[in-house]
Amino acid sequence: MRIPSALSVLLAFCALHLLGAPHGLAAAEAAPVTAAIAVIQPTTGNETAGIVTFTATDGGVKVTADVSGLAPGKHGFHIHEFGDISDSAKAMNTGGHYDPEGTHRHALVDADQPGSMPHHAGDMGNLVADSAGKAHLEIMLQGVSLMGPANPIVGRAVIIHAKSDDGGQPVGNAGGRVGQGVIGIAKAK
Ligand SMILES: [Cu+2]
Repeated sequence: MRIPSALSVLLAFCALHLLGAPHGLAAAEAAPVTAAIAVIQPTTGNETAGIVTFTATDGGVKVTADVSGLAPGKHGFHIHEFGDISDSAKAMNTGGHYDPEGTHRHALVDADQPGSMPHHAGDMGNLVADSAGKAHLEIMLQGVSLMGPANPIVGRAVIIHAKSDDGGQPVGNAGGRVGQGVIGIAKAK
């Protein structure tokens, strides 16, 4: 009887292990991501730095940006397609504006008219820096999600441009890229 009893212990162990596994997976998948963060770092020759947070709300994704080290005035502010910040000199590996709907249309977006027309999902308008080079912006983004099935932004990049986004085609004439940061999962507050 020794061998069968050893076998049954082994089978019982395997059965427990298999039963336990789905519960573990379910727990890991259950908590939805409701907050994301991009830490902005400067490209070569710039001093851009700051924090951009993204919070999932019933009315869209709320974006809050606090950035310093900018030249006074407007700076184009976008989500670009790739979270690849390996080009520390010019931030070109982040690709172009995030445009998952394939609109191929750029637009200025501001707090008064978010999502008012088809445009790149990553259009976030302009940061406006004061005389000290600091900018604060709060805007509600429509048509994107943090990690949902609809146009997820986690894993992509925030880009801050040298010049004002004038809403022109195809990408707003905002010039070079002075700051970049990857959008990552944040601890919900
Ligand atoms: Cu851009």
